[in-house]
Amino acid sequence: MKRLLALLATCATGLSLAALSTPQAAAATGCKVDYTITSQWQGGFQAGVKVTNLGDSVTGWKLTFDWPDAGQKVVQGWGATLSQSGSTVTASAADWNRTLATGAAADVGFVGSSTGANPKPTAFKLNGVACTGSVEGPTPTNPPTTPPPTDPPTNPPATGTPVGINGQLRVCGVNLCNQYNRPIQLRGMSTHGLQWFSKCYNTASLDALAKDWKSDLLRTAMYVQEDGYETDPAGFTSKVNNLVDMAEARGMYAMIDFHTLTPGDPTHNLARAKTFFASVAARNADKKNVIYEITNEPNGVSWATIKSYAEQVIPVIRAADPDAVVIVGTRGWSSLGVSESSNESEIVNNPVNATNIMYAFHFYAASHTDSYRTVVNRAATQLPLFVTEFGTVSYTGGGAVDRASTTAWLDLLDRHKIGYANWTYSDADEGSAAFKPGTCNGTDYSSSSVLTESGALLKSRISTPDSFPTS
Ligand code: IDC
Repeated sequence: MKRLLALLATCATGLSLAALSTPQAAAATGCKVDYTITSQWQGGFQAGVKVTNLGDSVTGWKLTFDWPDAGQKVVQGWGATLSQSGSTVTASAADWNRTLATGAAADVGFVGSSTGANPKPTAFKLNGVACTGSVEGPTPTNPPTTPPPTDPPTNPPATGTPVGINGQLRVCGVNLCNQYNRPIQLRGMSTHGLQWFSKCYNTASLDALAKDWKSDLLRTAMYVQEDGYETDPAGFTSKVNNLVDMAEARGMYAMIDFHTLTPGDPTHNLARAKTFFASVAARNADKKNVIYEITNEPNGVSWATIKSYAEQVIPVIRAADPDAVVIVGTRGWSSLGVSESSNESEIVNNPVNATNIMYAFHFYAASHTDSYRTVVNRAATQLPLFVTEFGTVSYTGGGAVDRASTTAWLDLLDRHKIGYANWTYSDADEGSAAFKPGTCNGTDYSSSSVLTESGALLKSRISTPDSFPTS
């Protein structure tokens, strides 16, 4: 025993001496930074920082930098968790890039707002150590008004389901990005109210949606009022969870829509939203196919009220499911404020204080035309947008299909890679429904004879091949 203790003592001494004589592990001892403004516009810009670790491997790194201009602010970031205090920005490693080996680089990007020019940041530090490498990157001399489309270099079309190819999604700048950090557009359909049309969502209809329509997503419209969630929270929660599973089994994304409509103030349903989202987020946390839409169409309330609602509901979701994308409805029936005489600037100037979120925009093609498209075309360069609901008809959900306006809208959304879900994948007796009345009493969801004019138009748009990048 004595000999063993002596041996241990020697080892311990040897270890502590070795520790004293070798450099500290886990400290960043050098770094290099490349800062690039990728696009800029009146009042904002998008930029990227590539930080290369020139020191020892670090885990759980933090990059900090200072804005020279007090008007500059990070609005939304990706590749790290970004926060700003005064003029200092801190980017903390995300889960997937926590370890930065010697010589390895991490890419952090963000959309910023600014009041004037966009001077480059200064005082870059990695874990407190100044990055003395280059901070220069090319800045466009003529700022484009719209960011250039980021089409991938021609990859062969990816095979597999939308979720199989794209995996866990995250928001990157103004886009939705896949597991390869490349922008993608999801195209799909919304259910009608689950309290009325549950019979339309079954094995045959979801097979048709995935296989014939080649839909990327199913939005599950769970009304809160009008005989919806408030009448049977457990029952509606389980209806939604079943649809999440059915979408997952077919490789489609599921957008969980908390379909508030009347009253328009989302805070009326705040307690219900917290209960509902705590439950569905915990139950579906391990799935890659879930997107949360926390309020369908706020109306008659200020943006400040919607923002406050979002900032109370999002933490409930994050606590259970930290990495899922969350979509926030906007003022004036999710019109970015336009239908209540405002516009996107109220959001750009006062964004929801959360990362990995997008903002909803809704339109009905026969009612909302050029003036709305102008706003979306402009807002698309500043805010991550998702058209979580739109119709080919008037805002009543009925009337004739406006093919010209629908086509103009869908072309615009394609150009910006803005995802969309069409109202509705149902056989409701109204122009917006994709199926003729009575279809859901049968088993045929695939023949062209069961489609309405709206259904035929949407199927022809949604079923074209996706070009999801895989590297
Ligand atoms: C409509 C349905 C209609 C239903 C009504 C009830 O199409 O059958 O009677 O809701 O409230 C929206 C809403 C969506 C509406 C749709 C068409 O999000 O719930 O559905 N619409 O009016 N916003 C703009 C249009």
